[in-house]
Amino acid sequence: SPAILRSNYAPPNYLVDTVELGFDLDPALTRVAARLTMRRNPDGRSNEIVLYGDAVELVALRMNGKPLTRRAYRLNGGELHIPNAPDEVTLEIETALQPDANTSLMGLYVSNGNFFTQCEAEGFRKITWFPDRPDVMARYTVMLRADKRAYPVLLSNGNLVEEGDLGDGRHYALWEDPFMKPSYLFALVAGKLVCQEERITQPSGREALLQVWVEEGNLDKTQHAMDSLVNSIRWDEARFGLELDLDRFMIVAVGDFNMGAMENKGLNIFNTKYVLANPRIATDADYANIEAVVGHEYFHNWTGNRVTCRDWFQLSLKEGLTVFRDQEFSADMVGTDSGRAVKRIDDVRVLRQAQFPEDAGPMAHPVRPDSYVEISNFYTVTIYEKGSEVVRMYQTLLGRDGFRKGMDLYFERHDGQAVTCDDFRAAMADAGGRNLDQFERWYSQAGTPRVTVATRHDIEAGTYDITLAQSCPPTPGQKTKLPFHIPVKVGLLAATGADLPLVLEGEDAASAPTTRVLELTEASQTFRFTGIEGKPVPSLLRDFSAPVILEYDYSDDELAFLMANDSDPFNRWEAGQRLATRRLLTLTRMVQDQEPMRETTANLETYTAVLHKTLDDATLDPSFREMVLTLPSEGMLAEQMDVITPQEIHTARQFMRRLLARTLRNELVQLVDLNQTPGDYSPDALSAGKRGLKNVAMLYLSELDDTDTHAMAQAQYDQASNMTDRIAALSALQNSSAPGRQDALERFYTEFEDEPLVIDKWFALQATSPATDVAAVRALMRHPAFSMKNPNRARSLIFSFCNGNPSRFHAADGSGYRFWAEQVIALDAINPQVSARLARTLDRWRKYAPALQSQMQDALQRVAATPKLSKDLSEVINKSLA
Ligand code: HT7
Ligand code: ZN
Repeated sequence: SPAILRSNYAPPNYLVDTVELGFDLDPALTRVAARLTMRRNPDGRSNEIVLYGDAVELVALRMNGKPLTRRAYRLNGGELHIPNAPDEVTLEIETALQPDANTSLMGLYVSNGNFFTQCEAEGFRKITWFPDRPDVMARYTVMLRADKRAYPVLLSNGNLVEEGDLGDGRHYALWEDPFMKPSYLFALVAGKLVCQEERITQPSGREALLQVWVEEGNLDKTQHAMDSLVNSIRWDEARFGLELDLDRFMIVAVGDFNMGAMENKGLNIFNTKYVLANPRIATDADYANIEAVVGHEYFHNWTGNRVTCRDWFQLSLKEGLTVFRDQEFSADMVGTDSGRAVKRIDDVRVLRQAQFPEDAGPMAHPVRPDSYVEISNFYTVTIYEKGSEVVRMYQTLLGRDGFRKGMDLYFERHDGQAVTCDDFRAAMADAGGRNLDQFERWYSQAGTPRVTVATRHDIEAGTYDITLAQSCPPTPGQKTKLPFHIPVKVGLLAATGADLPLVLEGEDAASAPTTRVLELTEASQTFRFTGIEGKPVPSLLRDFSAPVILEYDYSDDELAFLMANDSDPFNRWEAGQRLATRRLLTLTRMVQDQEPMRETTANLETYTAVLHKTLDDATLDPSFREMVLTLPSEGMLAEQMDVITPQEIHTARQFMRRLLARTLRNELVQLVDLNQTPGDYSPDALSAGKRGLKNVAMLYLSELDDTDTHAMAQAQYDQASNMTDRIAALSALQNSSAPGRQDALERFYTEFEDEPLVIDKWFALQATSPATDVAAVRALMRHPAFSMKNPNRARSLIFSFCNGNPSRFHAADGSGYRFWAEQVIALDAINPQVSARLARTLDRWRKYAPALQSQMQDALQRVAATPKLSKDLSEVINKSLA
């Protein structure tokens, strides 16, 4: 398939004013009648109408009341061209579709007997022929007709204007959306559903009805989603002055879904995983994810829906901005400083573990890509997470108030429009009175910049120089890079551990701040601080102020000092991670060289001494202490190596875990005792933090694999009153040779057999256990509860194994890779988006040790040689092999 180029953008020839849709819903054969009023776009290039369609049968086509003969239009693949059209046009289009045969979960499909749609990015064209592009915005009226017994609830965007019976057991509902929207925000839902509802009044006095729709058996799991929705609405009013603009806002949960959720105007559709929660089935992490995703989709109502994207190359305009907003929302919901830092650490971990590798691999692309073959492949961590970091840098450069002014100006200029990343940047620059021309490179250049730091203290002059140098490695299609505009937040610590006032040469010393943002715009720049008597320790890139890799030659002692004293909690954590990474990479090298691992307690002393101190510091949130106690993941360590050897990393990390468990044993036992959360379960940050700290301690102790630690895990498993404690105990048991291990696993299954989201956890727990090899995964695939058709289930077993069990997946005999190829091929026939995601697992094959590399290449080639691959999958495979 040919690539679509950003440089080929042309405005649409015709605009659509109104869309009337009539659906006769039937799982085997649904009929859709569309009536579009269109007019010539003064900015268009010609009088040719272009419509898109995908796997949808065209039954009838009329223009201005007359059937169009086969000679009056041209059909080529997915495009329908009507040349020489009049200036004003009414098109009537009838199509026929088979929702129950639609396993791609794009367009109109059936899940557990109910109808759902997913139209972003290009799913609307699976419903009817349409100018399915985001810069065509129209007003929609939707008539739904269906059997009343099977589909008592009929929902679409906007307001319900009429409903009634049709006779012969069918009924109808008529919905009208008062807002102009692009087709990708269209949605309908029909089926047997029930809802929890709540009414709210907004500051303007406007009232709104909020609903969370689920299957009947799940009505006891909607409260947290509803609370999260109310909190999101309040937060957007308070932080950005943005109100809900609708009379009715609905969230609907569906068990079969390709992604997390979808922000359809007024009718958000969610993966059940991001809606359903109660203490029995959901963990603290699930509660936090639900809050974040409900927030994310709600925030899209302004950033995405009111102001949308001109074309799909601008995807990060809405996604990066909305991720930034949901991250800030979650941080504000925690409140405490170290709690906010934990949220930041979590987000940065995702960035480093998933986005940095993407930026360094064959699928690397700029935040605003230049080309794509299949747009679904570009819902990436670069668009979302790096995009969010780019938005965050505006706030770092302009300050919170400046950023808010930029947002206000953005809405003032562009409400109701489909715009570009440049428009957003212009609003920020104009509101802040700053030139942000160079900042554009964050959108156009791929790759993770490296910032190397050198320092020089002149005792006599009392000056301290920080020299920052930047570079960025080549990425596909971009050999050389120009310097970025990088905000580097820094502090300087005196020997006492206190922050020094930061006075740049030539500045007035009065009221100097202790953290400041250095703006690196050249390849290399030196910043000179004055009045620095003793040699300070620099705290660099505080709060991770830019998505870069920062290199500075700290000594172990300096890192331990920062870990104990830095006023920036992010860098406190970071210093600990740097220390641990050093030791872990040394150990990995020993394993590679087949030397015995000589790490001793004495070697580790600098690290464990500060660990002790941090763990005992009751002023720090428990969740922060949990982060400090957690070693860098195997994936993070892999990123630091030139040649990745997954087995050796695993061996080294396990060795270190055991060593720490032995060294800190008493302390860990105490943490377990002191952080119990008796009484009713609450998902608040403090309680969740306590459980997190306690459970990370218990998991360390399980490495000791002795009767005491077995008993501890078993007792927690038997007594747990919530899923967080239960699954942590189950995991500790699986990680040991405890006698109750198998029994607990079986009991867990029986107890939660009727809760699909918990059974997903049951599969994932086994898939990621170092005890589970390919043969065991194949056996689990034969379990009656396994299905390839349900994306959550496929992800819980197959993705969890391929992405979350590196020591088994990368088995030396290549069995993991052969398994991967089989599953990618099998999934592609069912759901191309899911297969293309799984395909990404091997895209960095060139980074691995030669023996693994060649087997990975074989697996990739085997997929490449398979006939009839989807566009989605072939794009990923071709780029991986290129
Ligand atoms: N904007 C939503 C994207 C999405 C999606 C894209 C492709 C295929 C299926 C999809 N489901 C949802 C998600 C979001 O960022 O909010
Ligand atoms: Zn989004």
